[in-house]
Amino acid sequence: MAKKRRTPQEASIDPSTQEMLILADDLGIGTAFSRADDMPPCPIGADGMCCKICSMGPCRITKDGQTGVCGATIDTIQARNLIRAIAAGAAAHSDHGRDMAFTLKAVANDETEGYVIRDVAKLRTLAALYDIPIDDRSPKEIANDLADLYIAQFGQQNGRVVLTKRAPEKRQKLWEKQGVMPRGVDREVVEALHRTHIGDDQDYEHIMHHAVRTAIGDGWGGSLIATDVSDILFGTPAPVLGQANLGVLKEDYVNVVVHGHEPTLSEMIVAASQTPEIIEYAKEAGAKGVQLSGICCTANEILMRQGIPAAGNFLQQELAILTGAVEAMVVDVQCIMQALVGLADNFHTEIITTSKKVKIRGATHIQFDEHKALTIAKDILRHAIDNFKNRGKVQIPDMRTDLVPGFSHEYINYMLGGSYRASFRPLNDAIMSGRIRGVAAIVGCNNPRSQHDHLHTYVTKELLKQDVLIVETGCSSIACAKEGLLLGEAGLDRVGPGLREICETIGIPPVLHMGSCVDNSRILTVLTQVVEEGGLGDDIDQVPAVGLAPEWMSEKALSIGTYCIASGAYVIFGGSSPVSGKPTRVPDSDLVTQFLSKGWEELYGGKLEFIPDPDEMIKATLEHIDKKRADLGLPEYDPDRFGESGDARMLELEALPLTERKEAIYGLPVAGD
Ligand code: SF4
Ligand code: MSK
Repeated sequence: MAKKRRTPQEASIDPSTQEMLILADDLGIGTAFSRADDMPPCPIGADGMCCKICSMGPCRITKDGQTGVCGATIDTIQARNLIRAIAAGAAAHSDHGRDMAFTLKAVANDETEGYVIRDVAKLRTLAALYDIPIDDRSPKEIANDLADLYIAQFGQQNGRVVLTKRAPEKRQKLWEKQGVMPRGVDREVVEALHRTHIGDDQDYEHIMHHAVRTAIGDGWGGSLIATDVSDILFGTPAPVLGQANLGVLKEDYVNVVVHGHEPTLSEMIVAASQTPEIIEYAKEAGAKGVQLSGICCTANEILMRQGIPAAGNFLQQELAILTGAVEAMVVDVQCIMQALVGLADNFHTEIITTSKKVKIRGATHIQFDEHKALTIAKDILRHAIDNFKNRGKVQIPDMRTDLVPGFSHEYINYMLGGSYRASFRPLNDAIMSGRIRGVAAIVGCNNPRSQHDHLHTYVTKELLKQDVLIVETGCSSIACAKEGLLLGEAGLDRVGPGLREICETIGIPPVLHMGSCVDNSRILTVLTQVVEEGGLGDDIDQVPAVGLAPEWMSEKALSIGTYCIASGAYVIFGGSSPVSGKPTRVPDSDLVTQFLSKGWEELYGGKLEFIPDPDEMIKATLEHIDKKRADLGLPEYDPDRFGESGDARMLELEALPLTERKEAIYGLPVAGD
């Protein structure tokens, strides 16, 4: 029997989402929310107790001592399922990185249309890091060599992925010692698939060992390449004003929503939408212009560089179409629901696929090609504008929130120290003094199995009260943006006094938006720079920091989690564990679960735990941060110690008569003036 459907309020905390779910119900249209209600997850598969690697199965291990037809045990099956998911996630990120590297190569050789090298300084810095000559060379010559080096990392067979040298030195040595230094990005993914074929690797620890190697090839390889090249081509993000939520769609404009992950096409659509010919074409069609917005990580890419608004996160992709105001949804790769096409049939919206790798039956395919990027982007926009006349009834929720995204690690470094002494010193000092208790990276997806946006925003808000500085990426950052947590002073009334002082002094929001899924690599870079700055240990596992993916759903999230653990971080996933199945009641028989936690902690200093309850998640985060503080010999966190020197205190002081004000500041009676 179908499970009872949740009310819109139970399904999401976001009022614009609730409004669209009511509309969907009125129109009798299904969404991911209702489909999740109608289809409870398979309990055997969800817990990793099903193997379908060969056709002697599928085998379901649900009883004490049971094995698969081949004799595979539950721990082998769970480890195999998990590494396959990690390999798929690593492949998705890394293939994105590969495409970016090929685009860089094409730009360097004048083969593209519309692209330029925007961040020459970053190009030169990175090239120098890999001993690529930069003196007396043009940016294109340098870019050509860097592109070649990056492209080579994917197919490299031996040695080590060169970007791993950007990890702390101690960490690199640990990876060498443990034999998990990735040789080539593709090689590790292929080996993960080979090892999990019937009759191969059947020792769960050995399988998970290779999962670590595969994931490092993502975080310190493919994803890092994607971030580097995006910055070189489209500019390294710096704070910019943006907006988020469905209310960014405009009734009197042609609305084009870009959705997916790679910035190559979306950046060109941004450029094309601002050309006089496209604006004129839209006006001729009776619209005021073209309103661009994004969903998922494409949204993050153009939000943090161009201030283009985000219409929503993963679970809002269908809801954007339900507004009836979207002329075209242009998609490339990853996180695109097949349901979009059927849903769009109820409206005039055209779903346009653009990647060589992704077609959806029933969608219009306009093949993207960077060699004719601007021409294709204009074609897509004309297509959307032509569709404006077919628009029917429109209902756009009147909800949008301002935010300030764009905190690249380069910008964080600059904002902390200023242009003449860019440095992580102030951040380290703030953590060491206890003004900032620690750092939490809250990242990842939405999942309709949990209340949309609730876990992201609840955990974020509670940790802010505890003086924990938050960095965010992906759909998590859009969730918190909608709650107004990414907006400078507007979010500061909700944070602890010590953290508030730091935010006021530096002029930053308490939640720093660091970008898209591949930009979790930026978080690794920040942690490395924190270590190199000194005072917080000599490796990432000593920093009082935790990574959380409260509403995770994608295989990419598992790869991200694994490379963060391999880098030394404690990682907490919400929702359900894909390895939780335990067919025997013998204590400690959940071998894989224990290995991901205790086993990995012994080997890498980082561990993975699945904690569905948000209060438990918060408790575990704070305990870990406090333990790391104690291990470093830092003062115990004291919530009452700080908060007397920020803007709030200055306002209090300003209200005092001058003599009392001086006394309060200097602590001694001062003769009146
Ligand atoms: Fe069953 Fe073994 Fe085949 Fe998996 S590999 S489906 S456990 S027989
Ligand atoms: S888009 S992978 S739902 S974060 Fe990167 Fe969001 Fe997760 Fe997709």
